[in-house]
Amino acid sequence: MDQNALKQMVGQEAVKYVEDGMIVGLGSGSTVQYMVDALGKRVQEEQMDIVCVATSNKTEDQARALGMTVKSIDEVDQIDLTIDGADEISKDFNGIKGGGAAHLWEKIVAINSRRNMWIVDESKMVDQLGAFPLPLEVIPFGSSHVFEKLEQLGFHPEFRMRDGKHVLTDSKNYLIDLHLGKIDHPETLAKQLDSMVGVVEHGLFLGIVDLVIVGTQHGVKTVK
Ligand code: ABF
Repeated sequence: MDQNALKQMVGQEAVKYVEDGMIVGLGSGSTVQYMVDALGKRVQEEQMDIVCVATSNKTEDQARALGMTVKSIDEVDQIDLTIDGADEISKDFNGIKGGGAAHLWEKIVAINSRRNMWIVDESKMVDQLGAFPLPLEVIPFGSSHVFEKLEQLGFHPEFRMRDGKHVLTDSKNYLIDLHLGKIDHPETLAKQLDSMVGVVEHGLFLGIVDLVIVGTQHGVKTVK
């Protein structure tokens, strides 16, 4: 099966964990896109009563187009289950997220969720984080100076650009990707990035996920 087939398989499996009456966090990315489609179908067929909280405008548009009820995170007390994707998941179930430019809203939704589930195809499972460039969401004001500091730290930063323009997040911020190769001490790096003025959020998701479902050539595997 190709990667899209694995993503679809794991997206459809994830929907089985959604119960009637739940407030469900919807992540972002192509794997989640398959999950939202499957959830929309299930809600329709079973007339389920759920409320969704989206982690990006794109996911919100998709959920609404499927007739699902979407509320902002500030309209709900707590989310029962958030289902999201990831760019890398290490053996100790830490993750890198943000390849889809949505990690700030994803992290805000995740920390306000009772349970977090990641759904990935097997290519995302790695021994050590870092081969995937680590996304940072940065405020445009002063971002060139943040960039210089990241360079001086040897973090190999790169602004995320498209057609010569800055890629903007849903919060209208810039993205800088750190080409680190490997991350030996994620906790230390996370603390260092948290302390940098102008860095809004990094894509290290440490100690957050409760359940990980992987689409493999031998079927769906629940690895955590
Ligand atoms: C999202 O899922 C992002 O954090 C991450 O970049 C993306 C993974 O993308 P895909 O499912 O398209 O491989 O949560």
